[in-house]
Amino acid sequence: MRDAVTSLIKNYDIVGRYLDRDAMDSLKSYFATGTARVQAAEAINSNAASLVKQAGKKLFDELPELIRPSGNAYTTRRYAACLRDMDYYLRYASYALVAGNTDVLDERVLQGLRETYNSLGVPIGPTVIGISILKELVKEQVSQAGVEPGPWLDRPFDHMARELSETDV
Ligand SMILES: CCC1=C(C)/C(=C/C2=NC(=C\c3[nH]c(/C=C4\NC(=O)[C@H](C)[C@H]4CC)c(C)c3CCC(=O)O)/C(CCC(=O)O)=C2C)NC1=O
Repeated sequence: MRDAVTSLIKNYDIVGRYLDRDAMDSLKSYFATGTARVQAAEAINSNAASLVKQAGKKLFDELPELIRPSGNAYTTRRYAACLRDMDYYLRYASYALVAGNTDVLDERVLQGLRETYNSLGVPIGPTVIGISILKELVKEQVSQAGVEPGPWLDRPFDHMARELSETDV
């Protein structure tokens, strides 16, 4: 598991090069957004339960077929599993925000997830919609906490959505 700094150093060390201008630019942006990323994580942490609940409600309002008898989130057990998954996405997004890097998502969340979902019939498209709903709610929450959202805030959510949607080659 790596953060923005260790990941950068690793890449330059592999080729035995000093950090160049590109490296300095990404380091500067990592440190410049540091306080905002920590504050965003704080806003997520203290509202996690409510964010997940709201996101679930929005998702099922948008896609009510998910909780109908033929839907994958039908039955209390699967409904709860779906919300638990949303909670995973939110919690790991908060880690990735602090790390300024999506490595933790690849390693702890996305590894093998698509295969698991496919074998259980968990629909990927609606899951991706759920992740984007979480992202929008987090942006609102973070703005309310007085932090200006930026691309750094979208990144973990977009990364999970993109990786989940990608089809195998
Ligand atoms: C921390 C990393 C991590 C992730 C991400 C994770 C996901 C995950 N979600 C699962 C199930 C599930 N996931 C869902 C989710 C949904 N169904 C829908 O229709 C919605 C679109 C969606 C919610 C947004 C459901 C319903 C199940 C239960 C499926 C079943 O058992 O039939 C399972 C199968 C095992 C289990 O039920 O616990 C895993 C491994 N587990 C992990 O350890």
